[in-house]
Order: sequence, then structure tokens, then C-alpha cells
Amino acid sequence: MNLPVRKCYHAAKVTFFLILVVTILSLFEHWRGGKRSAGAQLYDPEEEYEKEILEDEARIITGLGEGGVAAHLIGEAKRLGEESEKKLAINVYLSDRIAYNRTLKDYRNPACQRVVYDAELPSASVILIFHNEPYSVVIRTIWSVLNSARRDNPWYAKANYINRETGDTMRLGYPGQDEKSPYVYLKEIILVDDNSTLPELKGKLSHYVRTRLPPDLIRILRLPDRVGLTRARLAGARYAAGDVLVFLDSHCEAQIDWLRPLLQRVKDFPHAVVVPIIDVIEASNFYYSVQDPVTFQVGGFTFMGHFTWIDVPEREKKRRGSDIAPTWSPTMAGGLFAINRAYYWELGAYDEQMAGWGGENLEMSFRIWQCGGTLETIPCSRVGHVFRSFHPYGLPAHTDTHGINTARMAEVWMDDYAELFYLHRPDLRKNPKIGDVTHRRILREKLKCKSFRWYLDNVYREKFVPVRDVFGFGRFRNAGSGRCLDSLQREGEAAALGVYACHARLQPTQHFALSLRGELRDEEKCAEVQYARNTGEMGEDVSRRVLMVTCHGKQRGQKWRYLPSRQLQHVDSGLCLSVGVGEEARARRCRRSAAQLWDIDYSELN
Ligand code: UD2
Ligand code: MN
Repeated sequence: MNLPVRKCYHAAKVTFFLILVVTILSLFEHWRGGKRSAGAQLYDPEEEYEKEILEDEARIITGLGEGGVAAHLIGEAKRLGEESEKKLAINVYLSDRIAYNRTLKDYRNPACQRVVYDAELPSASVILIFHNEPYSVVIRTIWSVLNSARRDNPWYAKANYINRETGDTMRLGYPGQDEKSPYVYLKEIILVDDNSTLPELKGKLSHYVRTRLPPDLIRILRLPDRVGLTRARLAGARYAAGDVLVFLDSHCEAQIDWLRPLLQRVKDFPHAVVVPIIDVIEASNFYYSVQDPVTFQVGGFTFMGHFTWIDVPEREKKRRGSDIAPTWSPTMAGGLFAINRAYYWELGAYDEQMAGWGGENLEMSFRIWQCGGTLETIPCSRVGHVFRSFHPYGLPAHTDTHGINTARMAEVWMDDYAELFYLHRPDLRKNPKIGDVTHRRILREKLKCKSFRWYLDNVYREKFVPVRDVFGFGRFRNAGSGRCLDSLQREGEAAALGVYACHARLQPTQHFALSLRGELRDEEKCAEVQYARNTGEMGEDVSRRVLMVTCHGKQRGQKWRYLPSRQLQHVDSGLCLSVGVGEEARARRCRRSAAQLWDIDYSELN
């Protein structure tokens, strides 16, 4: 009996010993682990960011691109730069090496230097939105906004102004602004991160703002989901507290004294929505390119729903009175503009159901004009923008946001003219993808907005409207061959006018018009006979090409007559439009021939 007891006792001793060893070991492990995690706590991401930023700063090449001149690298660096541009549509490798706060030369119309602004102007909230934009380009944008707002800028030199009414001395700044604040008129910069995935736009960017920029002036709004540019701007606007919202893309550089002209105009006319002249910063070499400080373009559109640049119409040149006066613009590009904050909301902000990219710019442009505001280019304000040849960031897969957003816009603002958009996009007509626009139609009712017809007749009278300024429009069907005039989707200046089998339904390539001015045209191009002016001797078998060139509106070379015989005669050359052997239309001696007989098919648009 004894034995088992002793055995038991022995076993207990061994067990106790084992437990002791295990406990000591685990305590030791715990202690080591504790030390390890204490080490992990010492790891500081801020330190890492700081190190990276110092490395970035060491990379910058002094003087490169300074003054807005083109920057060039050589050898391997040049190749790496070109490679980055192929991938990102901007030479990011080069951008990383140009000073973040490079200066620009003064490219303004010289008359701008003599303009006197109020000392007290409304405060601005500058809203920059971005999704996966190149880090150094974003930072340069922020710097340029900050630098141009500094109180010690030479253009703010006349620091004290007398208020003519009260006789008081006034300091530059927005109402109630601390006189010592180094940034005049700038209330805040709001960075809206539309859920970027690039790591450097997260902690590192925040660190940069905290350590190198005035952090009390810059707020970063991180959106938890990717919402697209319209809703990103809306988020920024909701957050903003300034009197005036100033939107910019995140690849801009503001020109000298760009902000005051915008603020002054909005102060004087709270219903004026204003845009700077947008200069081109070249994506490959960061050249700040200004063709001519005096002439600039304003915004137009195509019925396909695209924004275009147009020359300032002659009647507008007369109305505005001076080259630097606010210039009415039928539309805006969309990315760079300033608007009174209260008015922005009153006017319906944005259509928050627009996703991705596109459409919001024409929507806002038409809405401004139709609902009683004005859209103006302010020539003394210039901002450079890097125009890219493609979107480097992905857009929501398989969704044509530009098309859908434009259809939403057309449904609300274009009345029957929406059909001209659907002519290009029949697939979107009554397409459920467009979603519901009732609330935007209610907005239009509530604001008592005018019709699209009113907009075309008053704001953009120069716009060629293929169903309005015409003798006839639709298909031009040749009696002999049964084929129709067709642009053959040839693009570029002076592409030959073609003939092609008529489509069953009216299609944009076969939508032509004979305008009241006598132009044989589509939306932007007019038919001309090649070498029409040096006619001289013309043989029986003369056969000239007919080219589609930009309409000049002056009739010379672009005038056609539709004869009672159903022939289309080019006035300058006296030749008649004929079907040729190939797919190009020809201008030939007028003769009795079915090849020269045309029926204008007044097709219903749908
Ligand atoms: C032009 C406008 C742009 C916008 C667009 C039509 C100018 C100079 N640019 O195209 O502002 O009105 O037409 O929609 O007027 N972004 C996001 N989330 C996205 C996609 C883009 O935040 O899902 C940002 C992007 O990082 C950029 C801005 O939106 O800062 C505009 O995009 P863009 O530069 O690609 O457009 P852009 O200039 O070709
Ligand atoms: Mn842009």
C-alpha cells in the first residue's frame, strides 16, 4: 500500500516541478513579449513619413521648371519620366523633381495690374478634390493656392485702404479676419480625398500638411467610399464655411493674384458664377503655356454632351466693353469656378445622383443660366491646369458615367432638345440606368427656370441648332444611288464628305442640315469645295473633293443653294454636289443626272 502512496507523492513532486518550469518559462516569454511590444510601440509611422518626405525634398532640382518654363530631364531620368507619363498621363517622375512651390511669371493681361479691388472681400473656401492624383502634383496645387494668398505678396502692397464712407483705415482681409493672419481672404483649403488607394495620399500627405503647411488652414476630408467627382465636391461644399466656394482640380497652379478678381465679382454680383481663364500646364514638361494674354476662349458644348472651347462671340466682345471685363460664357469646363456659398445651395448645388466623372459641368452651366444667374470668365484671374489625355484612375467598371449623367442633365434641362442628345445616344433613351430625376425637375419648377430654347436664343445664339437655323435637316438622300451623305466618322479638319448606304434610322453621321445661311453642315463642320477659289478653266469632267471644315459663318466658300431641280449647288464654284464612284462625295459640273439629285429627308428625330 505504501508504494503507490510514495509513487503518488513522487508524481506530485514531478508535476509541481514541471508546472514551475512551465510557469517560469511562460513568465520569461511574457517578459520577452512585453519587451517586444514595447519595441513595437516605439515604431512611429510619423517618423517614417518624415524620412520619406525628407527624401522627396532631397530629390528636388533647384530651378527646374521655375517661372513656368518647360522642364527637361536627360538620359535615364528622361526615359523614366516618359514612362511615368505613359502610365499616369502626367510626367510624375518630373513633377517629383520640380519645386512644390515653384513660382510662375505674370501672364495676365497687363491691364489687370491697374485694377483696384476692395480691401474687404468675402472669405474663400478652396475645395480640392482628388482620387489617386499624383502626390507631388497635389502638393504643388496646395502650395500655389497658399502662396498666392499670402499677405506679403507684392499685389497686396497697398495694405491700408480708406473706407470712403466711414473714413476708417481698412486692412485687407475678409470681414472679421485677424489682421495678423498671413493668408488674406483664404478661410480654408478643404482637401477631399475621394477614397484614394495610393498610400502616399493618406498618412504621408496628412503628415506633410501638419509639418510643412499651416495646418489650421487646411482640412482633409477622407471619404469612406469612392463617390465620384460630383459628390466629392458636394461633400467639400457641405463642410465649407467660407462665403465663397472656390473649386479646383488637384493638378492646378494658380497664377498671381487670381483670387481677388473672382471674389470681387461674386461680392458685387452674388448670382454670378465665375471661372478663371484656364491655362494649359503641359503634362509632359510642366510648361505653363499662355498663347496670348489678351485673347482667351469661353465654354460651348456639343449635342453629344461634351464641353468645348469656343472663341468669345463678337456680340459679347462688344457687350463686355473691355478685354478684362467679365465675359459671359455659355458653359464652363467644370473643375475651376467660384460661387457664393449661399447661392450654390439655393441653386441646387449638384445633382447628387451623378456618379463617376462627367456631365455635372453642363448640368450646372445650363442651370445657372436658365435659373437667373450668369456664368462668366474673369480675365484677370488665371489658373493653370494639367490637361491629361486619359484618366489615369479607374472609373466604376462598365459604367459610362458621362453618358448617364448627361442623360440626367438632358432630361431635366434640355426640353425637346434632349432628342439631339439621344440622336447620338439612342441606347440611353428611356433607359432605366438614368434613374429618377423628379427632384431635379421640382427644383427647376421651384426656381422658375427658363426653357432651353430661351438659353439657346439668348445666351448662346451662336450655337448652331440643327433643328432651328435650317431650311432642312436629316438625311440627304441621293436619288440616283439611294445612298446618303455621311461624315464616315472621319475626324479632323478638312476630312472629305462621304456617301454611304442610308441607315434605317437617323444617325449622327448622316445628320446634315442646310442652314439658313446656306451652309451644308453638321454640328460643327461645313462643306467646302476644294480649290473652289482658283477655278479658272473647268473641263466637262471636273470632279473636286468636298471637305468638311470648321464653319466660319462668313459664307465665303461655305455657301450652297438648294435648287428647285433638287440639285445642291456650291455658290462660289458653281459646281453641284454629286455622288462619285467611291465613297467620297464630289463637286461636279451641274447637269441633268440622278447622281446630282438630293432629297432632304425631314426625318422625325425619334
Ligand atoms: C473636366 C473638368 C473636371 C470635371 C470634368 C467633368 C476642368 C479643367 N476639368 O475634366 O473638373 O468637371 O471635366 O466631369 O474643368 N476625381 C474624384 N473622383 C473621381 C474622379 C475624379 O475626386 O471619381 C477628381 C480628380 O482627382 C480631379 C477632379 O476630380 O481632381 C477632376 O477630374 P479630372 O481632372 O480627371 O477631370 P478633367 O480635368 O479631365
Ligand atoms: Mn482635371
